Amino acid sequence: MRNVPAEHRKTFGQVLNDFKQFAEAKYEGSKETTGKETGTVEDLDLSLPGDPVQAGSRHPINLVRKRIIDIFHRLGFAVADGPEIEDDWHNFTSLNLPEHHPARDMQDTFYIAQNPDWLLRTHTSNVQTREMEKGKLPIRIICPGRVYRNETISARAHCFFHQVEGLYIDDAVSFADLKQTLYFFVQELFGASVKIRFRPSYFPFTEPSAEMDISCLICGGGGCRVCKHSGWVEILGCGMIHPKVLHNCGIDAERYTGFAFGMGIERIAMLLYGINDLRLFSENDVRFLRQFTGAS
Ligand code: 2NL
Repeated sequence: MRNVPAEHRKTFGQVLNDFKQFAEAKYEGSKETTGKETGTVEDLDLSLPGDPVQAGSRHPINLVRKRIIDIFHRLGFAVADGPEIEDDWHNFTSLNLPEHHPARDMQDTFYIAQNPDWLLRTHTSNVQTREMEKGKLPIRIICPGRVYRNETISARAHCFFHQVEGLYIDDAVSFADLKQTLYFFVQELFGASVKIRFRPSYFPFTEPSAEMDISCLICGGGGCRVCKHSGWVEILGCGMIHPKVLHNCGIDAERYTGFAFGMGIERIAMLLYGINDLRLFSENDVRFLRQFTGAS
């Protein structure tokens, strides 16, 4: 009251008084309806049910990534990590990606404007080239992570997605090791009855290269829309590491051989859970995410 100018004191006092009476009336009224003073220990009913806690759910990408890591862990593969902002050498040049390769184009890759030697990695192979450069052999790693490509966003493409790449280098690693490793992997992930087939392919960093298909999970191989009536679904690319790549990363290609593979986590999650639109993974729509409640 002391700080209120003299000419306003009367009105100010009236308003304050009205409010006091209003508050007191409310308090008395609430005492009547509850029948006792509020905020006392007697008021506390410990038998009342608690406020429900909304349990969240794991993201399907995390669920699938964890399953992939667990399977390869049992085969002796360790998880390796690396930068998402990478230099040209570790993302492209060391991997034998030629100068004119379309992946190197501005249309396909995000470059950092201030320094075009830096870019957002287009695959997690950069983790593997860095691991090879450390020079400690043998190497048996998988590299899960986010990768970036300059794509128009649609149900089938996005400007970022998640990958798991794998690398195994030792004395006398063969294509038979590659096949058996990947066969074990898909049997663990999709079930023992899944079939595989390899088709010849091309990657600059592997020779020979292949795409691996699995028998369609939806129709069991009979033919449906998911497998475009072929009975087979492509799930990963793989091959024997190109000697040039080994050499670029300081490994004696006369002594060592190895295999590598790469797969998109979204693609596998779509097959496992019957998801038909890539955009669902990054829209944070709880109606989509809640469907994974309780999955681990
Ligand atoms: C795909 C195909 C692939 C690799 C990735 C690789 C890495 C090094 C050396 C050689 Cl350091 N190869 N990675 C090899 C073959 C295929 O990915 O379709 N990914 C989504």
